[in-house]
Amino acid sequence: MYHLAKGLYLYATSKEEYSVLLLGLDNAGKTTFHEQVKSLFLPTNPTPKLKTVPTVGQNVSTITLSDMYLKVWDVGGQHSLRKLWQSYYSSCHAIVFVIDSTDIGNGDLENDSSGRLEECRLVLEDVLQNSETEGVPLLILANKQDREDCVEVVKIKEGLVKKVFEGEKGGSIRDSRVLPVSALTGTGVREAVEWVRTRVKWNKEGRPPVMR
Ligand SMILES: Nc1nc2c(ncn2[C@@H]2O[C@H](COP(=O)(O)OP(=O)(O)OP(=O)(O)O)[C@@H](O)[C@H]2O)c(=O)[nH]1
Ligand SMILES: [Mg+2]
Repeated sequence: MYHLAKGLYLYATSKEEYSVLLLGLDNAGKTTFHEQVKSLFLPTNPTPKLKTVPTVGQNVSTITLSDMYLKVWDVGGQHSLRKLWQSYYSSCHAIVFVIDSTDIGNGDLENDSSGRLEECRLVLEDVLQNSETEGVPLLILANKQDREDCVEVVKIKEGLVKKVFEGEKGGSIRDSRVLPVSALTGTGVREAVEWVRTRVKWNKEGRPPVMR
């Protein structure tokens, strides 16, 4: 009887858990974004820590949404650390790729080679080409939109994202979106989490959640 009651209790209180992986070049704003997510969804962290240091290793948190737990994995984007990303691919349900919109020249791959646009393209293509990210929903964040020198989101869509997806290294067809955000001010962070929440659910059969 006890075991039955316990089983029913666990069934009634358990939730699906999905994992989201934050990727992007070093200095893109992943940890700042993660801090804002925590401040919005973790009652124990009401104030975001906006003085970040480059991530070596990982920062992990689990936030509770209405219908799921969302585990956020924030990993280091420095060149030497990027080879570690692939160890997270098979268990993630969504990827958020953060771009520093102030460090990609004018945002047009064909007509500008300044900034880190080309590096960004290569890194994004590498992520999409990996068979373990196949079909995983991808949210691209055009971050640092609070700065006057940022490239606007339409240019990033046309100049980078469209070209990556249309190129042969664009990987498989997947659910994707580009959103303008400012991780520093928190603008767009809630919308980003909401996008991930709906997409991991839609892709539930492709990547089933873990029950917690
Ligand atoms: N103006 C502005 N600055 C930002 C924004 N997001 C991040 N930054 C700044 O960019 C710098 C790098 O931010 P991080 O969040 O540490 O970057 P990261 O992607 O985690 O970097 P790694 O851990 O090295 O991969 C910090 O000085 C942040 O304050 C933003 O939206 N606007
Ligand atoms: Mg970081």
